[in-house]
Amino acid sequence: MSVLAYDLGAGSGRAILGHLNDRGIETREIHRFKNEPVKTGDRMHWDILRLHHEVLQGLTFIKQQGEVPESMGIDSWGVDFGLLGSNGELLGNPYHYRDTQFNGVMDTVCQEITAKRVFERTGIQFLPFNTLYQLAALKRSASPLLREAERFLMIPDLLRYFLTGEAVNEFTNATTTQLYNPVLGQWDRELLAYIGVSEQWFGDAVLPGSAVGQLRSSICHDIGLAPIPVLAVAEHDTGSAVAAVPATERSFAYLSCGTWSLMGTELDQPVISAESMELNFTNEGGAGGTYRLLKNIMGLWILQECMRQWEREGQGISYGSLLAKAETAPAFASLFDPDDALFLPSGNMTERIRQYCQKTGQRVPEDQGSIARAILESLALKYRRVLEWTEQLSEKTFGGLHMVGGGIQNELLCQWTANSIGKPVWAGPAEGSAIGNMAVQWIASGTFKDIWEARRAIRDSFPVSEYEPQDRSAWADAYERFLRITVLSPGTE
Ligand code: LFR
Repeated sequence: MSVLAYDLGAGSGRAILGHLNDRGIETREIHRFKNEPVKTGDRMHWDILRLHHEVLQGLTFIKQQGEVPESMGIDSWGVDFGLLGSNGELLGNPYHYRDTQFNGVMDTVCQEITAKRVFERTGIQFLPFNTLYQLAALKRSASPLLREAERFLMIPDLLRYFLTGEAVNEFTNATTTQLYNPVLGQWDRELLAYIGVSEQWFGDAVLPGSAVGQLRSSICHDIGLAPIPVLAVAEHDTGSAVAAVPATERSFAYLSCGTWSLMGTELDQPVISAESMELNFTNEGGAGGTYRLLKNIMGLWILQECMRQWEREGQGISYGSLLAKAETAPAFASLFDPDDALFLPSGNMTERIRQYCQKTGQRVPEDQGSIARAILESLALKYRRVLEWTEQLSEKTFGGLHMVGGGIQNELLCQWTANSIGKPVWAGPAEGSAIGNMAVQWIASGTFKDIWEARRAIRDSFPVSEYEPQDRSAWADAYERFLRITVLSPGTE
């Protein structure tokens, strides 16, 4: 009963083999690799052929270890895509959603078609890098890509296409584009027509768990593998992560914590209302007919960027040492809104944090510990705000917060999150996306009845650490200040 899950994040990817037996789910990492964007001139790309190579590398290790998975699936970050030409080959190298060519396009599109109309048709939050605005930007710059394109595939669709030769769009990732209409259950014709791309590029979106091909015979031949069925899983990594939340209650709050922090709750229907639009919440499609009412929070990206900058400047520091310094730095000295547009692009992050603090009349953090502390406290405070909004929109009250994803290895962040929200945090599993990817494969094979049976098995198989809130009054005071400061800052929300 083993299945193979590829989970690709913005910084790294992994192939994990999952095995189900009487003791529960056991996982083994088969391959881990970097995912490093490449800049050429002003453009920022994903190194898609390297990623395909790493996927094949994982299959080679599977073969070497004598494993025979029953199926495999790939999930990755959302919104980005590749276009195929008439000969079925990839046109160009997919752009990275942080590429600056997409700047400003969202505002123009939203003025022209109106933000209200876009939201009513998609239920998706306004993020400047959504596929809708990426395609509109390419149209505006008369990109030759659009003249030649015949097929549109999201990143996991594309990697799956390289493996199987079948071009198929998957539902959860399709919803991240802001071009998919969840009410009609199809790509939104009006939005496609507005940006001027052909409906023919898009195939019907298949649901997670659908069989969508098997490994090409040439790959099986080269590696020496028997054909492995390839499934569409919840191919948006956040969809897979939430499928793996080991919740016991139907109504629960989660925080998927990695490069991004995604916070919200799971529902049966999208909430497309004036209020959800005003708070800029999204309704992304999930596994098992669910929707995620959630909000993107800038997440550990800010810390990762600072670490990359220190590395470049010859002041590299390990994660562990940085967190130790953060813990002893002065508390609540410099707070900022992590979702200020200032923090979205890559490069020179420490300077931008200082700029924000200076502008808002706060202590300007200089040393590494103070900067890391400012980031983690600001994130924890923002989590409280977004959790309150989630409760307001869903008309529910949550007894605590489930945290999943690699970010939970940062115990300081888990503890401060519990302190900030004043409720317990249940952290685990760390490999949420890969495990949710497997869960969908096991549901497809009938091994699990549904997502709830899968969640029960996940709960019984992986440790969950509990963090009880501490220092309530200091955090409550800091929250009041945080709200005042973040209102002061332009560009917020
Ligand atoms: C998380 C994630 C988010 C999406 C962002 C960009 O990895 O998939 O859900 O908003 O990346 O694609």
